[in-house]
Amino acid sequence: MKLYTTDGSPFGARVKIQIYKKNLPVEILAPPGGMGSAELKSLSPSAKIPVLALEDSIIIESEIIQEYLEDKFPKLSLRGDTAETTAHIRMLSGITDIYLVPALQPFRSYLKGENENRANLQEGVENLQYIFGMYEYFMTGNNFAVSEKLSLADCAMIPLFYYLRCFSKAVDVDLSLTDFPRLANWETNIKKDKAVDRVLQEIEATR
Ligand SMILES: N[C@@H](CCC(=O)N[C@@H](CS)C(=O)NCC(=O)O)C(=O)O
Repeated sequence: MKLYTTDGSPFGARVKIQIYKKNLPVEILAPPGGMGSAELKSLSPSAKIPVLALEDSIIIESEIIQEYLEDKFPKLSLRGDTAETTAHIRMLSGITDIYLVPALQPFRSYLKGENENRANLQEGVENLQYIFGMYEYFMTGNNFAVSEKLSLADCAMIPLFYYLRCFSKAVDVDLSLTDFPRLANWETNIKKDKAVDRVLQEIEATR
């Protein structure tokens, strides 16, 4: 089984945290031919990473790859112990994919010089406050997003929070979490997990 990704990809990063945590037999490789290449396009119609290559098929979309890996390798589960806890974990992953990922776009565009209007950034900050409120409401763990062990929610969230911090520093906007104590506590404590720390260091090395 091969995972094609780059160290800088937050979507690849969430899968790598799972692979390292569970010590899975998955070889991690750079995308064939590199990003945007004909080889990557012929491997996957989305031409995006991560791609999980099985014997005779591929799986795309980081969340689906992660769910597949949980089904395939249930030991040291990153799901909940009950259906309700698993639903909580999926809500937090879902908030990340559905709300947080698009909410980072104005910051990315601003940094790329595609949009120089700081008013859009202010709107972006307000949108992030709204999203932080959702996390705060649904988080139930202390050191982890949900309960007391690493879950798929932590894997999905932390690489995006890493980039959120980079963007807030680069564009000089205040994204402090004073009004969101659970989220703030999580952001500090989750980095103590060895698999999380390893992946964050790998992202950091690309910058
Ligand atoms: N929803 C996808 C997002 C994947 C994605 O956007 N990957 C980026 C790298 S971080 C990519 O491959 N971008 C190349 C492109 O859009 O051409 C997932 O969760 O796997």
